[in-house]
Amino acid sequence: MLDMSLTTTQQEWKAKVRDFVEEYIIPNAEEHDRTAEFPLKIVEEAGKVGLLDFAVPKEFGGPGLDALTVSIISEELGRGCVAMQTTIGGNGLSAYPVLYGGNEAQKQKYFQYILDKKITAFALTEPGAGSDAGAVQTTAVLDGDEYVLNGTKCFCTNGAYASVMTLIASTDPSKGTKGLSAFIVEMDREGIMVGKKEDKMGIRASNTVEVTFNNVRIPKENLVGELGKGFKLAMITLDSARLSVASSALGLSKRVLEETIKFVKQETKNGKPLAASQYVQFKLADMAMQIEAAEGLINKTCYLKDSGKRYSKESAMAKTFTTDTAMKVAAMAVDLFGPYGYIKNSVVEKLMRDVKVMQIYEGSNEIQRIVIAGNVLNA
Ligand code: COS
Repeated sequence: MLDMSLTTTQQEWKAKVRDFVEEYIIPNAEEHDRTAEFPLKIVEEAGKVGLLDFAVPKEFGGPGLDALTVSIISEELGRGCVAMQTTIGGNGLSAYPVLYGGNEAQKQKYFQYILDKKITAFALTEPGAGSDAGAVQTTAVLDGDEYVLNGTKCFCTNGAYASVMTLIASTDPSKGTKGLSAFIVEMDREGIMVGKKEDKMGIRASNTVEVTFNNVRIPKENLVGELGKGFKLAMITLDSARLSVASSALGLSKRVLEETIKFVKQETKNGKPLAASQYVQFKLADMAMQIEAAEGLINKTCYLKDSGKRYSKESAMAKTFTTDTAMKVAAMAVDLFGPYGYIKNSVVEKLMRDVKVMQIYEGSNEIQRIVIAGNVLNA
């Protein structure tokens, strides 16, 4: 029989993150959402309990976690506040190109930033290269022993707070996706300008900015992996990141259900709790059923990743199904709460705003369907 129980280590991580979320994230989420202020102090606390370096392997001094443990961490953070999960998850997103494509020296150096509790970022998206990630216009031109970077990245998570980032730039514009390469860029280099900060509908406490590179010189040793392999590295990175988005959306969905159950048990209609109504029970059943199915997809994807198998299709499926589920579940909760779900300070109002971006970022759910269909057709 399939053993679906968590290992002791996984249970310990789950309890540790749950405690952190209850102590630091949930009590402050409403204020950070209202002010759209980056929760630097909470991020620092997250660093102290080892949440910023979850993606660093054991041989480089990190915890060396398996996919399911990372998924549990993302789920618990997403249950607390997706803005915080996005921020903390940004350190994994930025580390993956180095993890999958970097050499020993690059790994030592990059992971040390993360072990030193620094915030990091990943820069792929540009004004003309969102869904069409291969259309990156930022250039990296070799000049002696240095690459010179020019271009603008947008919607960059953690951009204003990052000490270092991984970046995808074109080293040969004539070759399309095969002309893209990955680089490590230290953010204190001359010519880097952090621009407009986005004022968002949801995940308001996460930092989303434009970053411009104006003749930024980096040593040629900062090229990650082979020249021209940047697009593949970005896609492999996104396979991992999409799984984290799915897990975070699962955590949010479970929180919505938790809050709804509390509400329908407390609220009464005609002298009876709302929970006694069969209509309400049918809604709760639909929510619970879809959440359970989403969790099954996520667990299968983690299993494939941990087995060293390709999981692009499954991570696209998990991301799409779970974020679509989270949106449906949040909308159902707002319906059940009625006016109490629509006003500010209502917990489900924030959750519904936060969830929308998850259907959009890390590749919109339409892009995921392209990935899924491509895999199904070529299986
Ligand atoms: N793992 C490994 N290699 C992959 C891959 C993956 N998950 N996905 C694609 N590749 C490879 C392909 O095999 C192909 O290699 P060859 O040229 O050697 O055959 C190459 O990459 C190009 O792939 P493809 O032709 O599918 O690229 P497209 O330009 O058609 O783009 C999509 C594919 C649309 C899927 C891609 O642009 C995408 O994911 N866009 C969304 C970007 C995104 O998620 N952004 C989020 C923000 S990042 S913070």
